[in-house]
Amino acid sequence: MSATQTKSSHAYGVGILVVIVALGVTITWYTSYWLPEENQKVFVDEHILNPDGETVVNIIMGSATPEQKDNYMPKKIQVQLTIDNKVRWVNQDEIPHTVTPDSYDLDEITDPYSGEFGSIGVLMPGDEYEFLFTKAPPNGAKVITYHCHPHPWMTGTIEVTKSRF
Ligand SMILES: [Cu+2]
Repeated sequence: MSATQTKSSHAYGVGILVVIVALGVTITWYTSYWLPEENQKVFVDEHILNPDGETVVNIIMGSATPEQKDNYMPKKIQVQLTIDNKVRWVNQDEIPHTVTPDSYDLDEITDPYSGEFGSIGVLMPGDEYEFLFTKAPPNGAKVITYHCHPHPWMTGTIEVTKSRF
């Protein structure tokens, strides 16, 4: 083996090593920094995540009766981000009910942080359903209308706005 041959095979070995190390660094960076950040939920202000208060909607006794005008109480709520954007529905009735969005349009009923709006299955007597609204348009309100699946005459409206302060 001549001197030049040894030198070039040595350089080749170093080249391979550099490629392997670079690949390792890239993979490590990708899995420990890039992927976790990508998988992280959207950034939401902590005051929106932990509002000062909450809004409670009671599903009152007798809600399953079409003749009874009051069911979701109150029927229309206006919530403000950072103030009372955590909403809790409480089934005070003796009959199961749901909180089901009227729209099937996922864009309309999906919150970027909390996901799809609406109770999964029914709320049994005494059960609660909670939803955190985290997004509102810069001007005006995000409006979501909903109903009870087994009792479609039960309807309600949520208006979400940014805090005025
Ligand atoms: Cu109902």
